Amino acid sequence: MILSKGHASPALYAALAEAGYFDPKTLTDFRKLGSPLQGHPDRRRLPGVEASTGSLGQGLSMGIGMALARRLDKKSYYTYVITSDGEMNEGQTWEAAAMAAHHKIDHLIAFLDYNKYQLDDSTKNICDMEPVVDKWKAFRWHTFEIDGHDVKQILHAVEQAKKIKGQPVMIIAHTVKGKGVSFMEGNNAFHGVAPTADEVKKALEELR
Ligand SMILES: Cc1ncc(C[n+]2csc(CCOP(=O)(O)OP(=O)(O)O)c2C)c(N)n1
Repeated sequence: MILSKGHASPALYAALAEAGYFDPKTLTDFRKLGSPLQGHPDRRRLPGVEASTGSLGQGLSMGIGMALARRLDKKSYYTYVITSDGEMNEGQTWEAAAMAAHHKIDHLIAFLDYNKYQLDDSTKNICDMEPVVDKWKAFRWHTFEIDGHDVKQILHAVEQAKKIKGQPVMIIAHTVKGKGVSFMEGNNAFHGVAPTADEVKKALEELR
């Protein structure tokens, strides 16, 4: 599983800690100098991280390499990539999209976190890539469109994706940035800025 949008590392680290890769107490070292929990995942430093990411646009290419290796080794594993609408602005994403279809790569299941925002503005204002879904179809990817906050829909889409042979799959997940916290939803001010202690308190109350 490659977290191509590496800036979402806190979610990856929390999942890895929960899965037993390292002591959850380490999570409070996030972004500290020398910590294995860097702002962007580093596979050389943290057990369980399969790809170093953070420089956007590279994860899909890495996923293709892993999926091709599976074919050569005649293994049965699936490769998952989590990418984003901001990453659709990276040229490498589209080189990867074309290669995956050309080589009829299956066992490659990608998720597009389609929250319509990127670093400091909407994707529409920064570099509008619409129609996004049609683009993936035109690149000959099998696509599914789901509500990215509905776990049942995610699991169902993955089940369906595993049935697709000879074609890569893009699960386009409609999401809301900052979902569940009223003052964070669709608010880019929180993209790269930590909430204050007060804001954390309020956010946790709302999430609970
Ligand atoms: C190659 C590259 N260019 C620029 C950045 C700076 N950057 C960090 S996050 C981000 C926005 C990415 O958009 P998206 O992943 O859609 O953001 P999301 O709302 O999903 O967090 C940018 C441009 C980067 N990490 N890598």
